[in-house]
Amino acid sequence: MLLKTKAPWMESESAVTDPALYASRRQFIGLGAAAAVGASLPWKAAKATSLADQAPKESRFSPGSVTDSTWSVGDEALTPYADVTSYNNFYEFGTGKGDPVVMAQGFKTRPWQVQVDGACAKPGTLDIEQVLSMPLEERIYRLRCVEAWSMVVPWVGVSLRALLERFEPLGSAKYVRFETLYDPDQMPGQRRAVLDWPYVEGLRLDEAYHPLTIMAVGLYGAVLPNQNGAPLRLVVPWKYGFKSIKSIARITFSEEMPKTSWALAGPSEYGFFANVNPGVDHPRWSQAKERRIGDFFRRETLMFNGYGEAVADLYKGMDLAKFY
Ligand SMILES: Nc1nc2c(c(=O)[nH]1)N[C@H]1C(S)=C(S)[C@@H](COP(=O)(O)O)O[C@H]1N2
Ligand SMILES: [Mo]
Repeated sequence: MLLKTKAPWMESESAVTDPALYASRRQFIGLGAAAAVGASLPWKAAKATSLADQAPKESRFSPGSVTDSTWSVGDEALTPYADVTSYNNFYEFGTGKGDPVVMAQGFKTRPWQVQVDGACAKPGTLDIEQVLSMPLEERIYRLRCVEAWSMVVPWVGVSLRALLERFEPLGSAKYVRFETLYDPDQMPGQRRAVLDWPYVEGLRLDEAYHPLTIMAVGLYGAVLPNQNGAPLRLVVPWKYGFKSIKSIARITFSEEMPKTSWALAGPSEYGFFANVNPGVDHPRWSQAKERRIGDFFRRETLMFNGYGEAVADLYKGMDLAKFY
């Protein structure tokens, strides 16, 4: 298997990405056994099913075009494709978890251009086709929503750093701001004042450049479904899910910390950093535990969502209760 670099937080031999196991699972599924297992134990079946088997055939990336994941989550099961794509937060398409899968079906994601501007030497536009022509990698990450539920998602994406560096950010750029498309005709949620539209998120540039941070264009080996933020959305696995902004239409390098949607909507509840932290509760609920979709019992929430060895250095000397 492809492990270019090794670090303590990476599983050296992950069964999830072992090609030999892929093959045997495929055979197993070919025999129709998976359906029977799936009916009784959906989350166990997900773990024993290879990534490519759950997404619709017609939306899958061509075989061999996506590098195997160099990140895994040990023996935690993947959340089934059906759940990842039907239990969503995407307020532009409604505030109910089941709204986006229905309301985003007709959303137009081609052609798609991202405007890139601000403190960079080469401002311009980024076409989704350019992103898709960059090296695609699978990344199996935990996704922890601030609402205390979580999933494990096999994303397909590109290095955010590689994407941003094309625009040559200036030395003075300390932050990067992301904006979702604003199009109330297509996004019925934007006709209501739920948030100050468009949805805005941001990262410090060193967070954006961290090797864990990706721009996702797919999941489960297939093109990103609309409800998950097509055609491109951010994935920052050590932060609460709301940082992972969907359907991005603009990227701006800046010297100042961007004002982000949730921090504006509830400054005492949602901070700019939004690092997953079981020790810092939301004012209205505990963050110590979470419900993994598909599980019955709650599990402990891990500091930095389990990515502490990789990212804790970014926050050295910072009071994480103050910079939440
Ligand atoms: N534009 C936009 N991006 C968004 C949201 C949103 O409402 N609008 N919700 C966020 C939240 S709260 C979460 S938990 C994740 C959910 O991603 P998923 O539906 O792919 O699981 O998307 C994030 N990105
Ligand atoms: Mo969330």
